[in-house]
Formats: sequence, structure tokens, C-alpha cells
Amino acid sequence: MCMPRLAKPDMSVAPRCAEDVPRCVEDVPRCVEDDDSRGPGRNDQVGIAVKTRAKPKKPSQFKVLMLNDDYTPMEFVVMVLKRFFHMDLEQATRVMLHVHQRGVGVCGIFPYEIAETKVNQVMDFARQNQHPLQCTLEKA
Ligand code: TYC
Repeated sequence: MCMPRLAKPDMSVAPRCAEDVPRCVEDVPRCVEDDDSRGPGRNDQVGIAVKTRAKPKKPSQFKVLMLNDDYTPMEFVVMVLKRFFHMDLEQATRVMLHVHQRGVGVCGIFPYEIAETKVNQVMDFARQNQHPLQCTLEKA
């Protein structure tokens, strides 16, 4: 028997990410017994699920941006790019010089929570080392 309005999502398939988790009754497959109509013509069929869930949305992507300043040493920026964005020396040097010359550059593109974590890690590390390096995120 189907539980009206408290129907549970199918747990046999693990959600790929938080975006895939049903948030409301409308996201959950309904069965015909959820129909509130009573009396003649009532549909007595049991256990036929009607899937109404919309297509799961892809999580939005965010650019992590590094900003130039006049005081943070170039070597420190290169170290940050290697440590938090897994760049090799050549890549990190290229991105650092791009930021130095153009004012801003992209360190990577990630889902929101990862991008936010990277920004916090960079800002914390810069602060601990008394450098004014700034890092921010922007919707890709
Ligand atoms: N402009 C800095 C200097 O001349 C170097 C630098 C590069 C600083 C990139 C920040 O995001 C930055 N020492």
C-alpha cells in the first residue's frame, strides 16, 4: 500500500548529489491511491506509481578568481596555486603572471561548495602568512 503524501523516494538508487534529493512531495513518485477523490468513479488500482519528478538539474559551476595586489610575493601566489588547485610549477607560474598583468585570473571552475571551500582555504592561508591576496568566486 502506498503512503499518501509521505511517500518515500526510491532509496535503491543513491542520489548523485544534493541537487538530486527530492525536496517536496511533488518530486516524489505518486501512486494513484494518493488521489483524494472519493465515491463513484474512484480509482481503486493499487501500487501503480506515476513518476512526476522533473529532470535532475546539473549543479551550477563557479569560477574561483584570484585578484592581483602590489604586495603578495609572486612565489607565494605560485605556492597557493600548486597547493590548492593542484597546478604544476609551469601552470601556476602562467596563471600567476596572467593575474599580475591583467588584474584577475581563473584558478579553476567547481560546483559551489567546492569553489567556496577553495576561496576560504586561499584567504585563510594568505591571512596566516600576512599577505593581502584576495580570492573570490563568480558564477561560470
Ligand atoms: N603583483 C604581485 C607582485 O608584483 C604578484 C601577484 C600576482 C600578487 C598575483 C597577487 O594574485 C596575485 N608581487
